[in-house]
This record gives sequence, structure tokens and C-alpha cells, in this order.
Amino acid sequence: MAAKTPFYITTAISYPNGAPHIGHAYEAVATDAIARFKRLDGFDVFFLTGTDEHGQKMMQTAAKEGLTARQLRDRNVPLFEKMVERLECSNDDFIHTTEERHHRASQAIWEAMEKNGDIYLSKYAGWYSVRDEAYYAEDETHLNEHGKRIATKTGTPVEWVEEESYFFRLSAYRQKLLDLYEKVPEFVRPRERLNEVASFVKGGLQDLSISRTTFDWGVKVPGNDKHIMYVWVDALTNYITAVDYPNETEKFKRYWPADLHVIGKDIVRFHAVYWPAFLMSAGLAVPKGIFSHGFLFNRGEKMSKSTGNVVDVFTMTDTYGVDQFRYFFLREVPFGQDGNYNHEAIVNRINADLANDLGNLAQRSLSMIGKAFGGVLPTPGAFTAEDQAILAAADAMITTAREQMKSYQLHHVLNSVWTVVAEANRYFAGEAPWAKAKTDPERQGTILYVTAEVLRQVAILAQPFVPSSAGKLLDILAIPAGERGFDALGTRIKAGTTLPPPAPVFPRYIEAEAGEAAPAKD
Ligand code: ME8
Repeated sequence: MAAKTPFYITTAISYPNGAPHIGHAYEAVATDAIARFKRLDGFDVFFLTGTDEHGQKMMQTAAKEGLTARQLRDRNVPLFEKMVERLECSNDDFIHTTEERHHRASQAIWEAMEKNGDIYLSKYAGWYSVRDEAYYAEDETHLNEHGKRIATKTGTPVEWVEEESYFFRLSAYRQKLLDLYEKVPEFVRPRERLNEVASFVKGGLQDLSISRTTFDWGVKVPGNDKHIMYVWVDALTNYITAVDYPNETEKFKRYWPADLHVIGKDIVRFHAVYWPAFLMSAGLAVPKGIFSHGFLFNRGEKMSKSTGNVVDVFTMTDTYGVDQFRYFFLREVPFGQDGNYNHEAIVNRINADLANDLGNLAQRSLSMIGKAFGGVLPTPGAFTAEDQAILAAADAMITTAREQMKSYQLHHVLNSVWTVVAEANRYFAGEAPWAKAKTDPERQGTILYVTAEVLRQVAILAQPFVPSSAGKLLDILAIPAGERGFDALGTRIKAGTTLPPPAPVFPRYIEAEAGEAAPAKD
């Protein structure tokens, strides 16, 4: 067997200063869908997620709640672990930046940058937003109507900071970064995001303040205990900590540089400017790509912990079901753009696409095999033009999906698969196998065989997006565990196999009566 190609993929690491919100959940499921797709397509995937536990934001929230940063971390981090589990993410590791391995890696990259002459001690005087954990130049801020200074881009309050600080010579990386963007145009996707970053860098780069002296919640600067690293230096380093940096192990050599960092659009600058500059300085390879997804809005409103407008992820998945939640967001929101959601839109997708289009087709065709053929998948006769057309549409899905996946167009992949589901429904209705039971049982068997084969291919391709339900569908099609990868798409379902009794895969969402909670869907 040929050696598998490695594929290292990460989410951003979340700040656990509150409970996980829908933005965190969205990023986790989108990244998981890519990871699962690649695994099914024969790649050796390493998928990392985790929590970003240091920084002033954690300290500030903790203080407000009368806790220490560590107590806040201990309370909230398990919720993030529970979230990825609940969402059925297939991550291979979950990193905590408070771990010892991570402190070691952060100090090692610092030392490597220092050795390269890129770190110097000076004094910082300027604006800082704790909520964004970001420094802002004066012209990136303004006074609001209450006379309070805020960051113009994000609307968060900024405070004046004046203290001794280590600096990273970011200004020296302007041309190297521009060369990188030019040479690797897919370094940041979607393309507009790369253009924004490139024009920011073209405008000139200031050296970056990378340490603070006024608190101690973070990674200590090697050789100077008074200083704590700027949280973004340590946060970005998580991506190499998880592959054993600073040890050049087999794992490190195999997976670094990462293939893809999946992040939200608000943190592109940190990933596309600071991160490659740190890595170049430390003599390490830069990641192959960054994908910036959009923001989710509840009926058009931005949700965040700070504005208090958070829809609880656990309540949502209890209400709609995990696969239903995953399907909705990955299908509805063009990956890379902002998206809206509301109850009606979610229910509509669940009932139309999942329960009706796919669920009913599976239920009707497989229970007909049960009744008319004793649950044994019939051997097909000669294929008609209609059979060949629907089989060809199913066979073509993988090529289309791979192409769409090259630019991580998850919503297009789902759209292509569900277009075939719609065609299969038209085929089934047009061929009317129920009407052939008495007149032409062989033809009925062929139609049911073809339908089962299309369902098999659809289920295999749906696995990255709706893993449990697609798994159930493959179970009732009696597809063995070893035949669920994309390499099995080139084969045909085996006639003569005894199928288990079909169980419903996608239940309908039924509105609860007023005053009652809606039923859990899985
Ligand atoms: O930024 N919709 O953490 P974070 C979609 N710790 N995505 C959203 C979102 C929303 N409403 N709100 C946030 C951080 N996100 C840093 C990352 S990585 C080395 C350090 C996304 O908890 C956001 O864009 O504020 C980011 O990718 C992720 O959730 C974590 O956000």
C-alpha cells in the first residue's frame, strides 16, 4: 500500500473566558468536515483544536467574576472539550496553552527568534484592546459618543499602555511577507482576505510589542521573569507545540508545515502576518494555507460573549440534533462568507433536505426491498438509459467534490451531493417501482438496486458532514466498515446481500406545542 500523504489541519484555539458559542461550534464542525473528508480520501490527517487560556482577557473576566484566571480556565475549558465531543469532532489532539509542553515550545520559538536578532528590549507606549488582545495605532482608534477611545475596526475599548516591553522586528519582514503572498496566492483564502492582508503589509509594518510586565498569567519570557509573552505569541505557537516542537520528531517532520489553519475573519492579520514572520524568524517553514470563514449572525445580529448575545451550543444541538446542526451551517453558509440563521431556516433544511429528500427515499426504497425481496438486495437486470443516467450522476460526485474541496467550498460539496439526491427522488418517482411488483418484479428489483447504489454513494460522501446519520444509512445498506472510504465509490453495492430492517435515519423536526420543549432529535 502506498504511504498516505499527511494533512495537518487546525482550528483557531478558543478563549475560554465564557462558554463556547455558535462561532466556536461552526469553526469546529467546518474544520472537522474537512478533516473527515481528507481522511476518507486516503490522507493521513492530524486534526488539532484547543483553548487559548492565557491573556488579559481571561484575567479581566476572571476578576469581574471574583475568580483567578486559573479558576476561570478550570471552569470553562471542560465546556470546550465537551463541545467538540458533542459535535462529534474527530480531532486527534486538544491543546491547552497552560500545558507544560506548550510553555516549553513558546519559550523555544522565542529563543530562536531572539537568536536570529529579531527581538529587542525597549518601551511600548500605545493603545491596547483587551477584548481583541491587540495593539492599535492611534489612527486605528477614535473617541466614541461618550468620549471613550475605541478601536475603529472592532468597536472595543482601548487602554493606554506604557511599559518596558520586548519587541519583535516585524518591520524587517515586509518584503518577505509580500513575496510569500505573491508566490503562494492560496496562502490565505478566500482571495479577498489575502488582498486585504497584502495591502495592510504594503502600507508598512511597525515592530510588534511581544511582552508585558503588569501581570503574570502567561508564558514567562526566557531569561527575564519580569516579562510575560504577549498572548498571541504563545497562542500561535500552539500549532507547532502539538507536533512536538522544539523536538524534531518524526511527528514534527511529518506534519509541519500545517496544510490548513481554519480561522475566523477577525484574526486573519495574526495568522497571515505575525505567524509567518515569527516562523521565518525562527527558521521554520510557514503553513501552506489559511482559510478564513465568515461570522455567524442570529437574524443578522452578531453574537459574542462580550455583548451577551449568545445562543447556547448545547441547547441548540439538543433541540435540532448534532448532524442536523452540522448540516444546516455547512450547507446554508457559503464557506468564507458571513451567514445568518434562525429557527425557521434550520427547521426547513432539516425537514426538506434531510427528512424528506434523503430520509424518505432511503426509508421507502429499503422497506420495499424488505417487503418485496425479503430484505435481500436484488440482482439487477439490464440497465435502462434512466438507470445509467442516475448512476452516472452518482459516479460523478466524487470528482466534483474533490474539485470543490480544493478551495474548501463545503457548501458546494453538499449542494452537489444533494442535487443527486433530488435526481434520485425524480428517478424513483418516475420509475415507480411499487407499481412493478406484480407486472415486472425483475424491473422493480433493478430500480431498487440502482436506488440503493445511489444511496450508498450519497451516504459515503455525506459522512464528513453528517457522520452519525451517514453511518446509520451505511449500516442499513449493510456496507462493511472497511468499505466506507472514497476508494469504495468506484465499486458497486453487492446484490444478494441481506439488509437489516431499515430504521429511520433523519427524523422530521416537529414543532413543540406552546410551553413544551421541542423533542431532542438524537
Ligand atoms: O480569537 N462566527 O479566540 P476566540 C463565526 N484565541 N466565528 C466566530 C464568531 C462568530 N460569531 N466569533 C468568533 C481567538 N469566531 C483566539 C484565537 S488562534 C492561535 C487564537 C471565531 O475564542 C474566531 O474568528 O475569540 C476564531 O477563529 C474562533 O472563533 C475563536 O475565537
